[in-house]
Amino acid sequence: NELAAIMFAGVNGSGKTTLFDCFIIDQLWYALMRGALCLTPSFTVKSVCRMCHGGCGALIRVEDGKALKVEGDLSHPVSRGYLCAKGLASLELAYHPDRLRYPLRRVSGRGEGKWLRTSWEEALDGIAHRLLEIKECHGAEAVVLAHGTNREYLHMVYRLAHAFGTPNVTSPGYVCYYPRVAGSTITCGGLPIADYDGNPRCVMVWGCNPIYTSPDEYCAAQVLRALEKRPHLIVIDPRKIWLASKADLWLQLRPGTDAALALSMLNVIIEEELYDREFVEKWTIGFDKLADRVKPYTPAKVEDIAWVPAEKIREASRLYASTKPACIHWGVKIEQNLNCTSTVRALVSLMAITGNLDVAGGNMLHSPPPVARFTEFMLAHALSEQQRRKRLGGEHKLAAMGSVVPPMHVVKAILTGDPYPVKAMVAIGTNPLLTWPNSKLVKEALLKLDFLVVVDLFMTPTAELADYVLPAASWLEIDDVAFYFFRSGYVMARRKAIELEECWSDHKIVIELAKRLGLRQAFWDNVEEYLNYILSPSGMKWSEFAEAGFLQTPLRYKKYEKEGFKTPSGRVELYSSILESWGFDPLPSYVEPPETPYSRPDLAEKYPLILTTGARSPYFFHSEYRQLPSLRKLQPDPQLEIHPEATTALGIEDGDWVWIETPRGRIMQRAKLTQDIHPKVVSSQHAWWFPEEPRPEHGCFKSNVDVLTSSDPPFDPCVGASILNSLLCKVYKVEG
Ligand SMILES: Nc1nc2c(c(=O)[nH]1)N[C@H]1C(S)=C(S)[C@@H](COP(=O)(O)OP(=O)(O)OC[C@H]3O[C@@H](n4cnc5c(=O)[nH]c(N)nc54)[C@H](O)[C@@H]3O)O[C@H]1N2
Ligand SMILES: Nc1nc2c(c(=O)[nH]1)N[C@H]1C(S)=C(S)[C@@H](COP(=O)(O)OP(=O)(O)OC[C@H]3O[C@@H](n4cnc5c(=O)[nH]c(N)nc54)[C@H](O)[C@@H]3O)O[C@H]1N2
Ligand code: SF4
Ligand SMILES: [Mo]
Repeated sequence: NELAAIMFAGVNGSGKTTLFDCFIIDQLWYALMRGALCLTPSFTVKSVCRMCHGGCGALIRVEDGKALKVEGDLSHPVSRGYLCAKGLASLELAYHPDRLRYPLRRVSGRGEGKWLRTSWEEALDGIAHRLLEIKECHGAEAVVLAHGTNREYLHMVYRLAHAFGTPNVTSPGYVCYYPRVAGSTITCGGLPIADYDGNPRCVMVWGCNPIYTSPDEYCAAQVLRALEKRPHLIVIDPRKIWLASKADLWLQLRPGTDAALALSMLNVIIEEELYDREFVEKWTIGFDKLADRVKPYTPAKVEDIAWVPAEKIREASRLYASTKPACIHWGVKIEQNLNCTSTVRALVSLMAITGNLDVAGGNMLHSPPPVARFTEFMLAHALSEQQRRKRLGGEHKLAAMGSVVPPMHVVKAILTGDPYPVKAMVAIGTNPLLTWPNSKLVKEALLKLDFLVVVDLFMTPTAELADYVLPAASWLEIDDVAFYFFRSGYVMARRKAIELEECWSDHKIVIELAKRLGLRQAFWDNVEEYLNYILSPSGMKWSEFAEAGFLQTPLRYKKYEKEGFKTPSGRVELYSSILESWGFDPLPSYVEPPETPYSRPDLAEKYPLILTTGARSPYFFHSEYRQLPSLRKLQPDPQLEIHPEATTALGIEDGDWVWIETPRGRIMQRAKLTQDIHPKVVSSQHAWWFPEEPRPEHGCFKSNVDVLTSSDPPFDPCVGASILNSLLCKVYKVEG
């Protein structure tokens, strides 16, 4: 943990450390110092990394059409030279010998792994032909499109689906980012972003590890810069992450109890009258109802639920409410639970009643940059009402509002034909066998499809099941408007530096497929025309934007004073009129998850530990990069964090392979013994497969924690989130 402080010296200072010096020292040191390499002037392409959600300015040195080096861009306004270990491994990705380099058609049974190289012409014609055939026989809704975590082509996927006539686009959106966007949009009219550049005096990091993840709108470098000014820091995390070790207060909650804790903080702030009375009176509705709702969530009661001492709940509430300005940086873990929407709304309520919404150093509602709006771009209006009503999982109305389909509903429709059969899937940039809950069932479903297309950089375990596999370009090979749908208030130019054989950008793939599906009128002739369209509200052409590199709407605080909040009432809806109109609870609440020592004491006898999954490794991106040598060396094996107290009786030592078992199955990971986790909680990495292991499975069920997660209800009623952070498990040594 202490080594991260040394990184600052590297970033700010000498630049003398070389990659080779670093090889000899500690893993973390190595990773961080690689981020501190100095720049050497040369012919470079100025671009934006996307080895994670992206956003760090990157300079790519190119000679003779080949990229030689990727370095941090000191002139980038946000990252200012920072690149992490993944960013610096970009060329290992681009030039990896296993990259898919041309389209492939399957010529044996599904999953038997016999492929024939084919041309783009043949592949796209063949795919279009089959999709139209299935539409003709079973309706457009029998074709599902799938995309993965946020990349800047997913709006194209929606546009393609809607123009084709299917309402079914599935994605991780049901447990990732979208619930925060949607839950806060109905509450305060936008996504509130921690305003690090506005000098927060208190930062509350909630279920997020931004130093490892640079998620969504944020860059680790920006967080670290803000911390240099020594704001108060509160961390809410079951693990003592690095930020927790620096925090004034670390609340080590029981995973999955975030809603209860947030409601208890509201309770304290309201009872002790620490809220911003003027803001509440002028700019919120439903405060009294919220006050009534939070009454039972006293710190004493929530101590029993969340395992956080009552006094600490009070202290954190007081510190957050009485330090101005204060921001909340929330992460994905607040969403991966049946209390998802409640947690999001309770946290927005905290921001609102303390007067921290849309103020400098609080949580900002950024104005979008002048580019075509995502919501219109998706062409949701192109779907008939009749098609819209067929959207799978449509009962989760908050998900449906943004055209999000939880994948469990797709899996069920494929396997059971309920509510209608799904026959085909086009999966663009996602690896469902590793990232959707209940992986083995996912495989069964994909095998049952009549037709599966996968677009990826590698032959993943999911791609192995496809009829066609199409080779996508990496971020170094594309021109793109980076950060297109993030709510950071700016977009950036990602510029093409190299080309790799027959790899195409996803934008081009969608455009060319659309032409063959007879949907040319909804698309463009080529990617540059598309980019010009996206940029048209700015008055810039792609070439001008690429030169400028960055486009931002000027920051304006307290916009609500002139415009109100973008909700039906123009105020922050602590009591949600939209949820009420849909028949959902208009106020946040806490429901005990179905698989805990309290809800299932019987099960807890056999499975005594609480399992949370998917805390990110700094070296991988979900199922990606296990084949990149420099990163895999830093973390060769999947890891389960477990407290020594939990292991002594089991004879488990640090580094031992252990079985992790839930009622749904068991997987193997290496135990990492650590004091930094609660003795009754374990934290397992997600999305592990082994590219080096035999095809077609590549060991994708051996250590993949989604073998252990459930795809059964209950889900979050509004948005359909399943439970990834609060399950029961047992852990025991792998013998032999
Ligand atoms: N148990 C558990 N499960 C989880 C999570 C958890 O915390 N716990 N987290 C969930 C979350 S938040 C998310 S977002 C999902 C992520 O789920 P996915 O998005 O399915 O995860 P990735 O492994 O990133 O899969 C992306 C695939 O796209 C490929 N790819 C990379 N770049 C490109 C590109 O530019 N174009 C194309 N066509 N392909 C590309 C990669 O090679 C990879 O095979 O996982 C979810 N699953
Ligand atoms: N290196 C890397 N970066 C990534 C990704 C990656 O795979 N690797 N994935 C990207 C994606 S798609 C996403 S969504 C983001 C996610 O980025 P983050 O939001 O930072 O998410 P995680 O690392 O999954 O979890 C953050 C913290 O939540 C804690 N936690 C676990 N369970 C609970 C709980 O029940 N409550 C609370 N309060 N905390 C809990 C974990 O201990 C962990 O420290 O990262 C993005 N960036
Ligand atoms: S944090 Fe993300 S964008 Fe920045 S260098 Fe790392 S992988 Fe690239
Ligand atoms: Mo995510």
